[in-house]
Amino acid sequence: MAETKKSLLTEISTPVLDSNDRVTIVGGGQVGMACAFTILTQGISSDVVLIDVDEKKMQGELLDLQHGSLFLRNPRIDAGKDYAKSANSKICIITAGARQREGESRLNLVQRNTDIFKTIIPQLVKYSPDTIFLVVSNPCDVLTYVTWKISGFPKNRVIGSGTNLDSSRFRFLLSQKLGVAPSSCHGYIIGEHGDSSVAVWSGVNVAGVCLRELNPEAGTAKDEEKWKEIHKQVIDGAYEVIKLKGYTSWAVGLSVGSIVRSILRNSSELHAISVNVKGIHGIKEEVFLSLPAILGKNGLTKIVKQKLEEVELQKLRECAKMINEVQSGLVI
Ligand code: 6V0
Repeated sequence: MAETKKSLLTEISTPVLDSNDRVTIVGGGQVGMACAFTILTQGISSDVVLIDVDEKKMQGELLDLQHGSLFLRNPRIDAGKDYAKSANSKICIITAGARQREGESRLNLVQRNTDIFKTIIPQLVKYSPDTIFLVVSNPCDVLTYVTWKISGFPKNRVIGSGTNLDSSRFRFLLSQKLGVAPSSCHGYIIGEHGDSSVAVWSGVNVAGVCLRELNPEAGTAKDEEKWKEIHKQVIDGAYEVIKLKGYTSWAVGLSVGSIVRSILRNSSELHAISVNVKGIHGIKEEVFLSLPAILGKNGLTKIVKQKLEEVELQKLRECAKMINEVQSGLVI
């Protein structure tokens, strides 16, 4: 110890360096930084590592965040391009890769981002063999499958943020139409995080009162109140934000933060997240799609068997076929 430090402090035991809740975020772009900001400002983890190929930008982001440590409950933050920094992460969030351009669908990004994942996943596995992968990059469902394949991890330790964000957009829009807060409007968007997502209208409710009991046509083309429009707005939501500000960031960062909190706190909370759905709801393909699922310290623990209507089941199965087709053309 340097002299002044020695005069100030008497060491009783060696400080433990591992905080036991390290979260690594690969990809320090708009989404990665929004995830980091949520996790740090909400005190979800006290140990955040940012990895990106752009080392200079990471150094800038690191300093900027560290200068706010006083207001962040004194976390440990590190950043750079060396994966050794990520060692012993409890969760690895992947937000690296190309984002949608204006008007571009998520599925268009697939081979470009798969190639990036082939360089990232083995490095993370090497340094954190027991970690849980949380995939955010798009197309989220296909890249969650790609991560599962490359890592060789069990199903419980590979999930995608999936329709957690879409469900949040859905509940916000329901809240606007009903004048009831989003957290009190219950409803799920399942299936693909993208253009073919499925709104589970049969389950939408406020305090257990189902919308369908009051309006049997809600969510269908016949409905005069046009509730179905809300689902269209959910699908168009990302395109709209991208058109207006160039990218989406805050809502996805908050949504990812909520997933990370459920895992680290072992809280058994439900999230619509991308999980391996083979064998569920009659899906035969080995694909990842979003369903309401329970999260804990070891990742995915349970999937809720929703009572879906025939039309919802059909849409989900079509979604699985479509994703499987995209996957079959991939070089992993
Ligand atoms: P961005 O701002 O361009 O950031 C991407 C970052 O990835 C950049 O900083 C790159 O330097 C970095 N990067 C590229 N290649 C590598 C590599 N090999 N290793 C490490 N880092 C690398 O994009 P943005 O942050 O806006 O979006 C990131 C991804 O998130 C895109 O695929 C988006 O489509 C996706 N989103 C997913 C959402 C979801 O709900 N699942 C929501 C919004 C965006």
